[in-house]
Amino acid sequence: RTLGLATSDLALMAPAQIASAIQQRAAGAGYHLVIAMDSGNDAAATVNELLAQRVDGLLINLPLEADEAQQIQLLCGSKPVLFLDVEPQAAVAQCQYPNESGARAAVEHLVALGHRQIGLLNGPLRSVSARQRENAWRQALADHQLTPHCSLRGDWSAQSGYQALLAQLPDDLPQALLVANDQMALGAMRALHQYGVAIPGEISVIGYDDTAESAWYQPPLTTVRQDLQFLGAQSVERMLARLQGAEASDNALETTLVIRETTA
Ligand code: IPT
Repeated sequence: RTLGLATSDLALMAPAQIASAIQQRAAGAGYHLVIAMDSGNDAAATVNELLAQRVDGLLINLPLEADEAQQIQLLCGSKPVLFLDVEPQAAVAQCQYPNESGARAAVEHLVALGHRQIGLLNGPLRSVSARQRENAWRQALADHQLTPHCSLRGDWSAQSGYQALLAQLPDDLPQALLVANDQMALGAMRALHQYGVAIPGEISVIGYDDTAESAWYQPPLTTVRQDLQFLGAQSVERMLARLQGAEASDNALETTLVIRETTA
């Protein structure tokens, strides 16, 4: 009995930690897990790799638009497929945290601290989740009659976060920065440190994910927690329920705000 996981780059913390959780839960249920990593932005080819290995069900952690997901579903025929990073309005089975409420909670936290200039360091446009986090940031600012201070972009890696902040001059920094994932926050904090800008004294930084490392940043990172362990376990449970013909439990996943020491 075999499950397949199509995943985005495992050099990234969140997908790696999700894959680890999926593997553990699958093994616990007596399933073998086959992993195919999409490095070339070709979801169909990645899914075909799994289908060639005759997996019983497929978990898809690739950023997909609704129509792309529906095509993947067709490709898989009668096999159960579960999507972990898809446009929520897609007519496919999903298991994912809501991006809007997570990013909104981050902005509300910064506004409550008294910040009015709130910048964003976002992930790649290609990612549905990144776009949703940005929309929620804009909407939450607008609800408080605030205008976006700066909108920077990286590719989810720490290096891209570092470079994005270095491209922003030190005298043009916002009072607070929402970073769309913790890995980019790591690089951003490194650049701020290099500029001699105190965190949180001169700028507050809030991340997104709460990966296993985020409590160990210096200072420990305030972030929007997506419990990745729980996500991995839940996705396997829902897949197993479908394989066994049972009604998949549909308890919604929610992010939580974890306040540590990078916001004040
Ligand atoms: C999303 C992470 O939040 C982000 O940090 C990045 O790793 C991205 O994945 C890679 O695709 S989590 C995803 C399940 C929405």
